[in-house]
Amino acid sequence: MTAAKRSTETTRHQSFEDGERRFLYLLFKRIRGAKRQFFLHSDIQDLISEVSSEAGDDLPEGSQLLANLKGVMSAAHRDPWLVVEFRQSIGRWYHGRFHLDDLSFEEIPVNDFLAFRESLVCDNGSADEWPIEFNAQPFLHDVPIMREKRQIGRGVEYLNRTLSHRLFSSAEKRVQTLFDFLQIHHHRGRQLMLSDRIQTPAELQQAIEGAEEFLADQPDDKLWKDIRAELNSLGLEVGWGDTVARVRETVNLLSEIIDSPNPSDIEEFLGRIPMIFSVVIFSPHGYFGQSNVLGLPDTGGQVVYILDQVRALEKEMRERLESQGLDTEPDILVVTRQIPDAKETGCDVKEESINGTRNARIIRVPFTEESGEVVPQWISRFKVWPYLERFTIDSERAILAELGNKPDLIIGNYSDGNLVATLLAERLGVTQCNIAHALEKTKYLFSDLYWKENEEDYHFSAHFTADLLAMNAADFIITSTYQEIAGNASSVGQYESYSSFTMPGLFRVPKGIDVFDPKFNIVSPGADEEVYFPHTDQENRITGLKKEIDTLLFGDFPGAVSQFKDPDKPIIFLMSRLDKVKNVTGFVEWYAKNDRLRELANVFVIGGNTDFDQSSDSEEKEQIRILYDLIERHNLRGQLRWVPKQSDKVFNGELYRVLADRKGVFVQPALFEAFGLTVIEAMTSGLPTFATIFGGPLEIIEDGKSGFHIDPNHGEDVAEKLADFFARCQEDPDHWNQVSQGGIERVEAHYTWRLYASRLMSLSRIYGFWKFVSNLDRARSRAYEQLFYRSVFRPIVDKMS
Ligand code: UDP
Ligand code: LCN
Repeated sequence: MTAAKRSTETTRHQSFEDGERRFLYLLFKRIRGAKRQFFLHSDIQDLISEVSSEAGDDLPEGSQLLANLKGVMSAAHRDPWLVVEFRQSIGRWYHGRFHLDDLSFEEIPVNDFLAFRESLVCDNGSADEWPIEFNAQPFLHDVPIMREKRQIGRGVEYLNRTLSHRLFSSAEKRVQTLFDFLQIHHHRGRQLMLSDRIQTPAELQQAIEGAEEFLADQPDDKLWKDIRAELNSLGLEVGWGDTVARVRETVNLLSEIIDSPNPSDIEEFLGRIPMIFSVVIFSPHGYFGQSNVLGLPDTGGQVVYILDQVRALEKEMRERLESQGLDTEPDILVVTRQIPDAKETGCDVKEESINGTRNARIIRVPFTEESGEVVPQWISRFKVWPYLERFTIDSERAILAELGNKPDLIIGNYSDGNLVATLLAERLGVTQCNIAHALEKTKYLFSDLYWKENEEDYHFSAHFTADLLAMNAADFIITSTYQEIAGNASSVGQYESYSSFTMPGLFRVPKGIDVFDPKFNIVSPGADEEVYFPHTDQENRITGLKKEIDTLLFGDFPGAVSQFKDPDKPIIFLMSRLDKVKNVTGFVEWYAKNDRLRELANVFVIGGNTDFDQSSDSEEKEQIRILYDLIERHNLRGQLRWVPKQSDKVFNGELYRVLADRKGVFVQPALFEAFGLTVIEAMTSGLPTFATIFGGPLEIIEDGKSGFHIDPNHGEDVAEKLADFFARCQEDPDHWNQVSQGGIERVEAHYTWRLYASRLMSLSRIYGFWKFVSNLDRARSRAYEQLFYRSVFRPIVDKMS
């Protein structure tokens, strides 16, 4: 069962010593007693703890068996077998089965593990002998796969190192490759970098030597236009730089790479080549707009993220193009669906300029029925699948009309956007980047195994198939955190959950995605610095909003529920969509049951609708009902105030700061939060933040230093932690300042859009380059994915229509 004892080719048997056997006997007795088929990691760990305390010294803490059992991520039981999956460490899995009577163990192939699970949920009690399989394993030989868990999410660095050794092994090869690559660049009919005067790699080398000689004694600040004629005569076209200094550096870099390539020079050189002029960003579902959309079902952080991303990207692209010597405006389109019944959101408008940019715009393309009829109403993200193919074709037409050419990069957002990006990138032959924001698979227990039971509401059959296809097709994937890819020592990453799974009756996935694939890169978003900044930055504060904010907090505000009895107490602030997973109601219950906390602080909630009849979303309705019930049952009026969603972000930015002035805190109690933009908004405003350990916040916050971690499964402890914090701050007001400052510094150092945009632009170039010069275009797997799309995905979607 240990790594050393295992081999990938053969299955191993293992028998146990006496102490271990007694331990296993007790454990299996409990498993049988539980009369359940499936056990989660936490179930198994609870049983192990129970048995450990009973078994006494039989199995000491350092025991290898215990260590292995701690890695059991799930188990399935049917007598006499307990079939388990072990996560030996991040991203490393193996499977095995215990015989509950003779207490033996044997390792089994992943397929047997999946088949056993299938047999437990199939009507006839046995798995399909010939299921359809999605298996990415054979194609992983086409790419260099990383080995160390610390490399996960830093794919581009690995790729640069590995491929530069592999492909650039001789000077001859290097010049040929770079010659081939530099020749292909042009923009709107204009040739860039090399002209057709240079016909061979040898001529490229001569041109570089000639340019180096010429540039050596030119003044640094001389402009491209004044050296163009000389460089043109050598065969160099615009793109090398805007000034002599810049052109010289770029030419020198190229000669360095030819002489002795090193990964950082390659990255630096590629960053200077004009490759990205236009970007298309897909975000099909939900209300995508700039006013009155936030807080609506399915419309939250993704919209905030994309709008901020576009502003930062446009700036970065413009700066890069300028420094390359080109006076071209970058073009960014956000393509979303047009919703004719858009209420007050403006999402029925076909085109909208994006505020804070010169040229970027939202293009809205409607969903249509097969008959061609336009779908007028908003459709939940779980039900958009039948519309996406037609949406892709219609979007393609709109994009080509807008840009006059194909884009240089397509970015998908969320499962639906990533599928559309896959289809269009394939059709146009463009580099594809995926961003998930949140993958649904880990949010719902056994969502794969019990997909049929959830089909009517969630359509996981289509959703997870789309995810698999899009993540395999993407040239690169960016994530906000490490945990999004690969979790941490004790929890499985969102992408990692697609490594192997089964949807009985649909298909089996022995290998869905490998988290060691270098396509994964962590590029964290930020919070718009013009809107969210520290409360201590008095100069930029929007004092004119004071009266409105006072009314929101304490006055007669439309839709507000309850007024604070003691408005001087510090405020615990929560703001999110009113989804179940955000767990606002969970928090209210913990607060309600802790008298000490109720004494020390008030609670202020912004979220959803406070009028049940105004909500159109069933999940939100349920949360509204629960929240009212809690307020009445625990007599919370006077201590808790609740107002409907607020979508003016400038106002919200000032609100965070006002609450920080009042020495409040922010709480994000979600059952799972993929990243958590509100967490960084609150932190950067200086509000000490208490946020869930499940998801991004675990990584964003360093517990006790830049905020606090809270475990939503232990609400009593959360309430105590908050009460302790407020009590301590009463005694030592500096404690509040320290945590507040810690949060501000953390965001400044790691979560800014400037860093993000520069990284994303570098990645797009580097992946584009390696795709061009190596077999990273994954042609074989693309053919397989296309077949899977047509023969599996389409029929699933046809059934939905
Ligand atoms: N938001 C808002 N008004 C609300 C609720 C949320 O402006 O009533 C904003 C919030 O400031 C943040 C985004 O919506 O920028 C929510 O992003 P987050 O990542 O926290 O959660 P998501 O909604 O994407 O799951
Ligand atoms: C979706 C989520 O659920 C949040 O956790 C993220 O912060 C947001 O998208 C932006 O990526």
